[in-house]
Amino acid sequence: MFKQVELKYDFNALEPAIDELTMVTHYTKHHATYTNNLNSTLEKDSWLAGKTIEEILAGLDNVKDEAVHTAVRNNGGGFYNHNLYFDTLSPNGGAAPKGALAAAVDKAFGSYDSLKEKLSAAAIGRFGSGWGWLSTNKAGELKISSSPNQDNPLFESKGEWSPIFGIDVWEHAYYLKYKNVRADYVKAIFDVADWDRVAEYYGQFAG
Ligand code: MN3
Repeated sequence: MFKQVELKYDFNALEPAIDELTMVTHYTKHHATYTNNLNSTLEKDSWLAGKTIEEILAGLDNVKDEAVHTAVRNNGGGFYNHNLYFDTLSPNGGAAPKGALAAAVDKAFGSYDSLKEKLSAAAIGRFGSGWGWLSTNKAGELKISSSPNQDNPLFESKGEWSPIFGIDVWEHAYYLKYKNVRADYVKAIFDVADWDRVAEYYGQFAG
């Protein structure tokens, strides 16, 4: 059984970047539903048993039944993506990356400002619902991309690339506060981005 990541902050702690009602709805409704739906799908294919969510998303081609494949793609993606999202935001965030992650950012993008610009463009430019991503491979190289719906680089690259930070640009992530102005939400996300936590995800996959 998969469990939602535990929040290390209160629902109102990310204000003004993310309002309390959006946080409550996003975590206790949307993320909880993806998680419950994933868990109820696990028994439908024996290949899924005992695997980590990373193994499942990277190896999803092993699930041959189309309906089960789609259910795990959408709900497993939703479970994983939101765990990463909520776990890499913090009321104490907003500072620039440090250490090995900062060096990788400079190498890939030239500067943290350039990373913000490119990741923002990917997130804002994603048509419809989806995500903007910062990802690493095992060599520690970074790249920016975007995905539709609840897809992510782990699924898309079959495990070659792993997201380490994601911006949820489904309307449920911002519409209550920002209405149609996705760009203002994306700008505000960087005020609560926890690059120390992102660096831990970076070290786990690339290290
Ligand atoms: Mn969401």
